[in-house]
Amino acid sequence: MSLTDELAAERAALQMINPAPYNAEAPAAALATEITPTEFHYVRSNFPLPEHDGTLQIGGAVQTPITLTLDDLRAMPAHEAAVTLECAGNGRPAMRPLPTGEPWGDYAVSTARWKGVYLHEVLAQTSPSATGVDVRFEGADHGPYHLNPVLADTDRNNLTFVRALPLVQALDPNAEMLIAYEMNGEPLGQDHGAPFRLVVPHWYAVASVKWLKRIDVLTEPYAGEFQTGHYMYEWPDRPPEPVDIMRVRARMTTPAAGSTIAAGSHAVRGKAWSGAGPVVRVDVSLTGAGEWYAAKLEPPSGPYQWQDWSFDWEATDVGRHTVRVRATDAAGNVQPEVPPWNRLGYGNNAIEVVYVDVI
Ligand SMILES: Nc1nc2c(c(=O)[nH]1)N[C@H]1C(S)=C(S)[C@@H](COP(=O)(O)O)O[C@H]1N2
Ligand SMILES: [Mo]
Repeated sequence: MSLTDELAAERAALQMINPAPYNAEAPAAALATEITPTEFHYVRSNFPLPEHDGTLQIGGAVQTPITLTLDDLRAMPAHEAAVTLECAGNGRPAMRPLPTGEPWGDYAVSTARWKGVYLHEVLAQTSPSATGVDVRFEGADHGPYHLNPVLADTDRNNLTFVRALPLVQALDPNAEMLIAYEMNGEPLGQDHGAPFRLVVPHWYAVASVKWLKRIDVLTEPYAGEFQTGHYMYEWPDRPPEPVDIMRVRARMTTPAAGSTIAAGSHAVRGKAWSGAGPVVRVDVSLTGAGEWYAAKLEPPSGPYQWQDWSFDWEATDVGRHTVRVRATDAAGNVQPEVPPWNRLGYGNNAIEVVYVDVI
């Protein structure tokens, strides 16, 4: 297959949101699978697909700078994890007033099985300086960027995708951050960051830098467009905060939103996830402002992936019903009724309201 055929195949089943740079969300049915097949995994890219020369440079405030190839990474101990990635802008169109930014519906969330090496093991090879503060990750992708009017012309005309993580977290073996070279058992595809990318479990997916090109240990906190410009919660009434871990959220997959079902018993099902540890309870409501009933929540199949929940609904009353689902995570976070509005529309984890007509 030519590159174009391969890309066309990767993209055929997705709901395109923007052709250039290519951004697309998963089909609704994909939310019902435990592992999202690669061709159904949402895609979010800020720039055109880059050229990547196949090497990864690691330097900055380290004792031993190194350059690694895909073969070098494959020669290291491999680790695998199923990781739910959600775009921080997922669900943005439900915020009022409507923020600018990609108008994702609610399907910029997917779960893939990633294979690669531990970031902390790669960093250890370089002996980072004790004065290190942040680790800067640079993608190979770059291009014009006109979303921030205060950027200098040089940046507006050719900006590179760069993000950083605190060094202590990048070095923490328990964080299990990966430099991944396989997704669902195949080499990474073009849209998902080939030949290798960062996968940062529990964080909104902006942290998972694709087409990874350079890693640098910094002795100062990193500031840049994708760190301190965009991907900040700009609250109306309190200081801004960086977008970091995924907020607790549940979604309903069955019955489908807006569907018509016959009166009788129905299994209501869906997914729930959080970046602050597992989801510990899911409740369902069948009326506005009414009672909440505990749903059956499946234990997570792994520490970083969404969980299944279900609820047996005796749908005997004919008419329209408003079904809601609300998740609570291990840290005690509960979904809010109303989206937590912020200027750029990040982190909408408001309780979903689904209409179902019973006939
Ligand atoms: N180099 C690079 N990495 C990136 C991005 C990007 O534009 N460039 N987008 C980020 C954002 S905002 C998201 S939501 C995820 C999407 O990953 P996916 O396309 O594999 O779903 O990649 C992240 N990593
Ligand atoms: Mo994103």
